[in-house]
Amino acid sequence: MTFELPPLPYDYKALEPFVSASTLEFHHDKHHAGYVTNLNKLVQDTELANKSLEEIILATANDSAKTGIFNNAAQVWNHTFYWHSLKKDGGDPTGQLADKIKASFGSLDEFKKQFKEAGATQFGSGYAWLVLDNGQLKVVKTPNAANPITNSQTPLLTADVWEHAYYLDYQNRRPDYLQTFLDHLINWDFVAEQYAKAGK
Ligand code: MN3
Repeated sequence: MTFELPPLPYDYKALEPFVSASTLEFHHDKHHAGYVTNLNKLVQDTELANKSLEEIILATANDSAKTGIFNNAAQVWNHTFYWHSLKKDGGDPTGQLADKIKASFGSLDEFKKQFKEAGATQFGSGYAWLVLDNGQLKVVKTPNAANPITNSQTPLLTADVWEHAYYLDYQNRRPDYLQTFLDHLINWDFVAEQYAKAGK
């Protein structure tokens, strides 16, 4: 199949002032688009051409001859998931998800602390994630394009900590970007949907 760049699920200005329209334009229209273009070129006329994105990610994750395919496929997946993770002032978690966060981390603030720490200490490029792992909520970080589905974890939320995600708005202040993400940009409805799906 030919992969297509999914449209942003909101307007370029939807996350201002926390993420600027310029950042979203470059990040979606250039970076995310570039991964889609590269992936299509790399899988064309190969045995992976008719696989789903998840199948390609899982099939190439531990194959050093296919690192380029893995990186581009995972980046396509990660960015689509990241866009949906974002909503301006998306409230706080409620219901079963709120209970699970409290049971897993002690409090929402403790979750935020761990998530910020994970994102801030990811050396170089990568992602911070909230995942479901064997029924437990965990905060994890991954380098470069890596995705928790290759560790049998179910992603519920992600923050892109590649410099292109925040440099125009926050320059080198990654912790400030992460704090703003945690306080103003999490789409908790999306997280709750992923949690409900994973429980089925
Ligand atoms: Mn990115």
